[in-house]
Amino acid sequence: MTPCDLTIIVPTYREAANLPVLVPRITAAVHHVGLDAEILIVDDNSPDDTPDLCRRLAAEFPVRLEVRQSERGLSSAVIHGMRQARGAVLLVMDADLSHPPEKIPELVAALNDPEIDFVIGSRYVPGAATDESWGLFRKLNSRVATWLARPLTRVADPMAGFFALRKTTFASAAPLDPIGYKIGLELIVKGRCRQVREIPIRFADRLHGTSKLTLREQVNYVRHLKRLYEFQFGGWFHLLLFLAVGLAGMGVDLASYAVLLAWLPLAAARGAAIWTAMTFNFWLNRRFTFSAARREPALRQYAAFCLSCLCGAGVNWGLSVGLCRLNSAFDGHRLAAAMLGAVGGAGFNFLLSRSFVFRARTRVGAAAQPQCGVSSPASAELATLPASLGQEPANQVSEAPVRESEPVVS
Ligand SMILES: Nc1nc2c(ncn2[C@@H]2O[C@H](COP(=O)(O)OP(=O)(O)O)[C@@H](O)[C@H]2O)c(=O)[nH]1
Ligand SMILES: [Mg+2]
Repeated sequence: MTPCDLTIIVPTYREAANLPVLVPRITAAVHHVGLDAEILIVDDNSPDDTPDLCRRLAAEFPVRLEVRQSERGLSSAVIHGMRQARGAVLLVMDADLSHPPEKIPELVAALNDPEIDFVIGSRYVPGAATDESWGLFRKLNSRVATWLARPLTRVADPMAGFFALRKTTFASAAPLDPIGYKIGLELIVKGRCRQVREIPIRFADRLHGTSKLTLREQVNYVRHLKRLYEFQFGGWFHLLLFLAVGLAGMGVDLASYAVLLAWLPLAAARGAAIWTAMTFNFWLNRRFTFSAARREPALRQYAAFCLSCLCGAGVNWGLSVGLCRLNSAFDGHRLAAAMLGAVGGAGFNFLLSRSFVFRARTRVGAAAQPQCGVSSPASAELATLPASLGQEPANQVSEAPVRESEPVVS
């Protein structure tokens, strides 16, 4: 394969009506600035005549077609395209003309600055606009999704599907395993892109056809975010989830206590409420906080969790009482001592849960990369693997030599 300046990756599923408009516009835009570019269409064997149409377009335009027979999904299609790309620069856009092809040169030119790692055709920077027909729900939906990604990146439009990066950034990113649609966000986080430039665009509604973004994809987005949080914050994120679960458990404890008091004597009601809250916490921690260990036997984990709660309670009690006995200042402030006890108990409980209760025994390929002192269970497991397995493999790229990044658009 001969290398070129730019590969424009267009994932498609049933886009036969849009491609005859899109391809000539892309070609005109890149030729206008003298870019040597290929348009790589990655189609998941669409039931309309997208593949045939692409073959016809390829006779006249710089179109290359990749048809995937057995896989479906936008993000994996983009990754597939990136692996096959011949260009030194990779640009991704929708086929539906919601992303203006005329902006391609501007996005690519931004990468001439070696400081810039990633460029976005953004809907949310000054000068940008979205289609007037966007209803309140769609606007709110997009904003909330952006807001949820805030701890990962300060970018104004991390949800964008119109973006560009160097192929070398893709190749050196941590292993990519996005769930759902947000491959741009995945690349920013796992490519460790610090300098992201946003170019304002006018985001139009799709020209023909309907969006494939379903409610299921929105749920997938939350699951994807959780993975990225784990990647970015490692054990701190688990600790945060664990504390949130503990807080919710406190609510369950008090609510069930209030109800049970009407039926049971005091001691039994208190015991049953604590047990209910503990079971609730176990379920949430197994389902969310330490979901990597979900395949381990639940009963064994449940017994170990109850035991670890007991140890946590012991530490809580020991600290609360011990501090008051050993230090007269605390004796005057018993609630403060109890608070320290509670924090110590929760911390101890967390450590036990992370290291023993919810230990996943086999999770090769987990891309945990803690940036803080608390390592995640996945990283702890990786540490026990042979060095060659524990290392992060780069993303495979095709054999095409990558052109060094001389300025491609002036
Ligand atoms: N190859 C492939 N492309 C897809 C798939 N789902 C969506 N696309 C393409 O990804 C782009 C974005 O999808 P779209 O339906 O426009 O989503 P929206 O822009 O979020 O409404 C379009 O070019 C779609 O044709 C898929 O499963 N496989
Ligand atoms: Mg679209």
